[in-house]
Amino acid sequence: MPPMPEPDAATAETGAGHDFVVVASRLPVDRIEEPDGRTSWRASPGGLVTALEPVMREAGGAWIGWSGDAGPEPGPFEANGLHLVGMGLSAEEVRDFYEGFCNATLWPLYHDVIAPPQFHRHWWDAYVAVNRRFAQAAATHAARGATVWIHDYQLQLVPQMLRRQRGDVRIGFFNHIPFPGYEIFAQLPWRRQVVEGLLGADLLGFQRRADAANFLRACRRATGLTTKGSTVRVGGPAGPRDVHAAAFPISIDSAGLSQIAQREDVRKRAREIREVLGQPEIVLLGVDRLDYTKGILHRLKAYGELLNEGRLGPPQAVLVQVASPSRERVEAYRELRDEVELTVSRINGEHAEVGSTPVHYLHQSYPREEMAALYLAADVMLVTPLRDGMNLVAKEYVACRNDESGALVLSEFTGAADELGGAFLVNPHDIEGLKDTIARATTVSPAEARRRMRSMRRRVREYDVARWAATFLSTLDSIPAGAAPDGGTSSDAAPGPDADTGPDATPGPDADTGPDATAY
Ligand code: GDG
Repeated sequence: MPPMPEPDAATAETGAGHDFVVVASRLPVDRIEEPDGRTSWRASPGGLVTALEPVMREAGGAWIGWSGDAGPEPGPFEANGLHLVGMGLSAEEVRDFYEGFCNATLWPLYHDVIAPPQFHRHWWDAYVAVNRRFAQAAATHAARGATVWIHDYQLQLVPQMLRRQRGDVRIGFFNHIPFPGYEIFAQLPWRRQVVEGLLGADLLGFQRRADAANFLRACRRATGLTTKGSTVRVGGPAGPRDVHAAAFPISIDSAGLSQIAQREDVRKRAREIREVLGQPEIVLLGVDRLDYTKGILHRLKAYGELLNEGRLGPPQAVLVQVASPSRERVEAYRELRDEVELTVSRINGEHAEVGSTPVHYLHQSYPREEMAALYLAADVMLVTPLRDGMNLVAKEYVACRNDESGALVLSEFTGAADELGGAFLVNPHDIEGLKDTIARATTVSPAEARRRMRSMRRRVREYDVARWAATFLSTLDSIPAGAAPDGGTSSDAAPGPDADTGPDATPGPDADTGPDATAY
């Protein structure tokens, strides 16, 4: 990989540099190999790009991310009118950084060790090296005084690495997945480095207040820093500064999705789906990446037992389970796929009749319109993760239900559960409770369903992804860059005992109640 130019040199040379820079593990476009061998880029419209596109355009922003393939660095290019900077990962880095440290160490650790995390020193080394390259790219492409917004668990060291090079930029970081309790986080051999990496930011955003509280506790325990409310006081060459950690629950483009769900072609497709399913009274739906955090097996177990007990099943009720392919080179994901497919086959083998199948299992990805049609076709949406930062599927279902019908069964262990009070909340580990809740959701009266759906729709409409981004960025903007509040003491140089609790003492009030700040 060729070395990046020194940041200030690049900026001075080109007169360029962007006032707003997004740093995410992935670019908002996918590389397409054309039949003639040329490479082109196709938009991969996710929630994040929808939210940030207007800000990117207004500020002439740049988006730094990986293209998703092993190979050389694509470098800066333009696609769909956006300035993109493609990062390269070698095949070894894809293995050690992406599949290894990101998806087989951090992902299971941060999701309450549902699968055992693996700790390998050479994976950590790859994580440090890749984070350093992303930080260097951010330093190169950010204008003086720019706002840099870094995303997710793959890039937790970037805030500190960037701050060391560029004291002039304002740095925000958003964690899309949960931040675990300290007893779990403490397993990470590099816990102090990760906390210090994140503390390079001015503002750290989490999905739930509990995640922000867990992070603040990790600061006290892993680094001995003091926290006060939602701030951590850190030292540095420019003097002490406060880092803020708070909840900014992410959302979706509610209006855009609601409009898709109103289109006649989408509504027609929803009717067709119900028809090909045999016009059951009740269509249950699950939509997940095929990931062990999503509780797909728990859902299937509950549904299978409801069938065994004759409480649910075809022709009256059918389950459609979309399990989009994910991380197929990681061992735990291959095992999960085998287990899910075995379970589906068993249920269907035992309960199907010719022309009537209890579980329609789809291991595929679909266009957005087809997803909207599925949401429209479903009477009951099953969202049963064992742990999930937010879960956008729950919000998407709600956004599509323009007629206020439908019921959402939602795990307590999702960020969405903090917001969607109208859902039927469940503990997916409690299979009897899950069965009863699914049964209750299938028999809810239309009036109660409408009351529940209306309150959820209000929430999803008001707090959409644009508001999420605007709230985060205005909060970041309100923090004086590199400011050193008066009278503070730095504990970075000599980490003393935590003012609240002491590094290894009983958790203080913060740990139990969370920081005061939920940004909205
Ligand atoms: C992480 C956190 C947090 C799925 N299959 C297809 C498809 N999807 C779309 C869904 C939804 C998205 O993928 C999945 O988002 P989730 O939030 O449910 O889950 P993760 O992928 O684990 O996302 C999560 C999120 O980041 C954002 O911060 O909420 O907690 O784990 O939008 O609709 N979309 C299409 N075809 C598919 O087959 N078009």
